[in-house]
Amino acid sequence: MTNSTRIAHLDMDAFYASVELLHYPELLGKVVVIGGRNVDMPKQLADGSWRYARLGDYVGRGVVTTASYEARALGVFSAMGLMKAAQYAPDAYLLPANFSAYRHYSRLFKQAVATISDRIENRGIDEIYIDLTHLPQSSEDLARQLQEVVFKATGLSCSVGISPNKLLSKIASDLHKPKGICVLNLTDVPTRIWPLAVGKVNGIGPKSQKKLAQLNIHTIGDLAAADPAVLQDRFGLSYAQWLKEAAQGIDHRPIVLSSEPKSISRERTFSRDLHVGRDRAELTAMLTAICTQLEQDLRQKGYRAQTIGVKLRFDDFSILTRDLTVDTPVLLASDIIHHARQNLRRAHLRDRRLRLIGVRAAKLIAEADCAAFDSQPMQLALGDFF
Ligand code: DCP
Ligand code: MG
Repeated sequence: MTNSTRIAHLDMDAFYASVELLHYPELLGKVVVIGGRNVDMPKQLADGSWRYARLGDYVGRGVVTTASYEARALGVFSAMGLMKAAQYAPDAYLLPANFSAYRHYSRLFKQAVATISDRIENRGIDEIYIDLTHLPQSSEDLARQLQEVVFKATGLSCSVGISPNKLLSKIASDLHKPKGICVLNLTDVPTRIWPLAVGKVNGIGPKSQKKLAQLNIHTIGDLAAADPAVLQDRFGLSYAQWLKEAAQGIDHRPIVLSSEPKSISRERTFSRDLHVGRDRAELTAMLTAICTQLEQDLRQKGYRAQTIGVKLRFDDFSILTRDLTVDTPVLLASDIIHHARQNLRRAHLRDRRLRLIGVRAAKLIAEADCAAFDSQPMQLALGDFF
């Protein structure tokens, strides 16, 4: 890594709560808590208005998933029991989590960031590291640009920290939330980082914080000043060394670029060779099972496929593959089966015996990019093997 390495950490502001507010804009600026169950889903009344569940009415063991900044001002935070949170904010609007919406907006903001730099490390649903080293603009300009493209794509705000490494940028993005921008250099460490609690360093969890407190080490500055031998005695050599480096704002971890899968496939080898004509029912069941699994895989990873391929291994171990690419990306098992079967028809299989069948989904398109294709989803009946 060179001296000029520049890494941004971007973290969405009150992410789940902010996505909900896109759907219920009348709650903007209100005390909103995400958590609870589906029974708490807002109900639309005959006049079109919404009736929301209130936190004070909640009874159960659920926890706060996240809270709007207005709710945080009253003392409500992630992971707090909902009934406990109700003591601070009984009138808060309670909305259950809607994960598919959060995944959708997660993809949208990451795609928007990729228009500025595609050197992205995915850290989770609402945060990423971005390598900006190769870009000419100032860090302040880039931070503003990142916020702009994310807002344009999603209507959501985020906070950005930029520094020479991941450790400092992660701390920086949290310093001026929400809508924060914070650019830090190593020379800023004594003034900006040392006054912060040790827990602000990603990697110093509650257990280590407790042990450090026993050594009277509370701030990152305390850690920087601590005797290395005492730390080593308490934490062992490698963690103690890491603690000392972290306190100086040193971090050599490179960005780990997130790779997109090229294809997803499933295959099955049969316990005995199957005859295409005589064992038709068994082959059909097998093909259906494989394509159903493939649909699940695609859903889980958030893709649809424009290419469906089949792979067959015959009793003589020879292999045959056939691919078909279509205009409209597919997701449903019934559509995958339909295209797989078209491939099989082109393979002239009568009287052949099979040892293995596989189906491959390729030319994957992220779900968020599929909206453009969503005019009329194809509905096809499940039928025979081919
Ligand atoms: N989350 C969760 N359980 C937690 C913490 C968070 O399910 N204990 C979810 C809800 C958050 C999302 O992850 O919206 C992102 O977590 P953050 O810590 O980034 O919190 P927010 O984005 O909500 O707020 P902030 O503005 O502080 O980043
Ligand atoms: Mg966040």
